[in-house]
Amino acid sequence: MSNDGLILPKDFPQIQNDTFLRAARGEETEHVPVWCMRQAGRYLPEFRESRAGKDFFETCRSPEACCELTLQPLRRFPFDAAIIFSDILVIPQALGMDVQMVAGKGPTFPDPLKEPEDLQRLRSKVDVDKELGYVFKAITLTRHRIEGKVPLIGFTGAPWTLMSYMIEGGGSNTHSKAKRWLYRHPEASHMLLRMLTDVIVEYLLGQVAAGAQALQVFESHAGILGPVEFREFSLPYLRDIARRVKDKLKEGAKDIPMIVFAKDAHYGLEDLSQSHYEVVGLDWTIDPQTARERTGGKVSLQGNMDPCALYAPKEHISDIVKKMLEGFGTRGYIANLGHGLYPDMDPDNVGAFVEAVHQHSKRMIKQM
Ligand code: 1CP
Repeated sequence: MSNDGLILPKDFPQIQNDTFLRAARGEETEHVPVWCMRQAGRYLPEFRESRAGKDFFETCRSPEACCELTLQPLRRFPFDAAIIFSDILVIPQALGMDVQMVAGKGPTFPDPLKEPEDLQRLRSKVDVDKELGYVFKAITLTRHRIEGKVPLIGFTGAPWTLMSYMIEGGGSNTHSKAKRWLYRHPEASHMLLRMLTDVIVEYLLGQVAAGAQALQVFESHAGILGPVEFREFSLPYLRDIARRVKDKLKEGAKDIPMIVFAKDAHYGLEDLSQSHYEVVGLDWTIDPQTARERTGGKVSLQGNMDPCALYAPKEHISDIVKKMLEGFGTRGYIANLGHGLYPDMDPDNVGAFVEAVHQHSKRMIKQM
């Protein structure tokens, strides 16, 4: 890095489009804000070019590279928010685990946790500034370079999702190794989840101090848990994270919207809507009206078009978006996909999605 040491988290440019932040708080907006999970990703040719031949986690450790990748989708599409380019697996790395990105395979832990004794291999006290300061630098740099166009979202993986990667050693269909811990070693599981929660709280606070204007917590592996396990091994930690982050931010008179995305966890929607998060993210397997009823107007909602709908012709995408907007309503709503974009998606169709959200919602709000 050349001179990022001189770039400080202050004197950020004035925000021009705060639609996303207002929608997160349930306030009135002129249009429904929209962004996409994995909007900085391999579906963009410029992303593939920037990343070509470079190690994934090396890229994550370069604030300049993260800033560039975060800004790329904003140059193409009028998204209402940016999400910092990074990965959820930087936390297991901060705890001392080796994680590599293997081409064609995804994230891989050469030496995953096997038994509770292995917890001793993890750092008991993580110096978040030292281990993850590169993410904070990337956020500060990006917040300056984004020039106030849209808010910048920081993020983390949730404890259960990170625990499952640390035990599985990578992606998995069954997550049976990690679930084995829940049934066989519940106390060690809680110990690991608590360790992760402590690091996550510090990590999110560091992101806000660096300039993040909203925070999303990804519980991507919620759906592999049943309702009972979700209530024991996921929900308490999700709540603890939001409560502790909010309490600390209040001391500095900061009000940062928090989003929880617990993929495939319908059974948890009522609980999630009462967990100190302003926004609940939804996958595509629930219809908008049901989600509104189940969350009882307590939170804003984010989601949830099936990412695969982006394979449809543009006119069809527009119809799907219209129905989605009618289902959620235009207040307290942030349009997004129900999960991330896939690498083979056509950037033009992503543009059509964004445009459809803006056009239909502007018309609907004017007619109100
Ligand atoms: O070389 C590459 O480009 C690899 C693809 C890739 C990308 C673009 C990975 C590997 N991570 C990322 C960036 C990333 N990861 C972002 C960037 C910002 C944006 O969204 O635009 C974010 C928010 C993440 C978060 C993340 N990483 C999640 C949570 C969201 C989700 O998808 O559920 C998860 C589960 C991961 C792990 C991960 N990292 C990468 C892959 C392929 C995976 C999934 C592996 C698996 O479980 O099979």
